[in-house]
Amino acid sequence: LALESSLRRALNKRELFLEYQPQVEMASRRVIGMEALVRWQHPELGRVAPARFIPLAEQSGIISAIGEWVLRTACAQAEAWRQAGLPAMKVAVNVSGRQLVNPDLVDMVAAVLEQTGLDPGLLELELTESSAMKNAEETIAMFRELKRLGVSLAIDDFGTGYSSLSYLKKFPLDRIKVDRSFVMDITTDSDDAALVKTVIDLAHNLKLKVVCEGVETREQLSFLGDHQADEIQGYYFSRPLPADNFLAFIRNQV
Ligand code: G
Ligand code: G
Ligand code: MN
Ligand code: NA
Repeated sequence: LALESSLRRALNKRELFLEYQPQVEMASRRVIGMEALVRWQHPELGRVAPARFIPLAEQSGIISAIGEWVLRTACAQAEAWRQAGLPAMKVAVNVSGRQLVNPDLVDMVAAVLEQTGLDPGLLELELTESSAMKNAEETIAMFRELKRLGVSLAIDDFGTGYSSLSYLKKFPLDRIKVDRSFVMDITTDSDDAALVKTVIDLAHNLKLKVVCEGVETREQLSFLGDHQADEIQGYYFSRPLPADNFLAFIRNQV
């Protein structure tokens, strides 16, 4: 409970910040986007992991304020980098299930795009499989409204939930992100290898792009290249980086 009340203050006290992890296009090996990930630097406890405070934020409802702050900060940063002359990169922002049931979400996203001036085509929202499936029909309706704004939609942590494959077709999606628990053992576990290959084929048949997360080794990268994964995210290229370090990383590759 003490953690919950300090989380309420964390936003105002500027204890939250974002890190950005590069997303690399397989074919060109270039950074074509980044995922924004929220971080909390608590004055006494130090870093508190999102796995710990995001669920807390969801239970308490603080997630709507945090989610809006994350979205605005990420969009403003992406637009600032574009204006600074960096190549156009998409920014992916995580949206929690709790935000998804808020009817104001679409208006909030529209307002943030308007205020920050970011091209909607450069924003991607990541929703987890389990949250999207919870109220599938409502979610589909909301996804359609979000698509009308021009943003892209991705299903995060794909493979860890219980989505019916027929829903994958009904959702107006652009990408799926294969969860890193499947990528981890692709070079040693033939079941995981088969699973990932099958998911990539399925996604491509539905005209979806595939991002594979958690790529840490050259062997995983080469396996995924052989099997036509479109994009890669993982420590092999970079950990999530604070904004300044991300900028240096990009400047280094250009
Ligand atoms: O680095 P990593 O520990 O950042 O992230 C752990 C988990 O926290 C991931 O599952 C990620 O989706 C989630 N997460 C990170 N940033 C955000 C955010 O801004 N909003 C939401 N809802 N989840 C986030
Ligand atoms: O939103 P999502 O659950 O996809 O969050 C991505 C999480 O995965 C973040 O916690 C991020 O720090 C973590 N991550 C990104 N790349 C790697 C990787 O190569 N290895 C591991 N172990 N974790 C990663
Ligand atoms: Mn994510
Ligand atoms: Na994920």
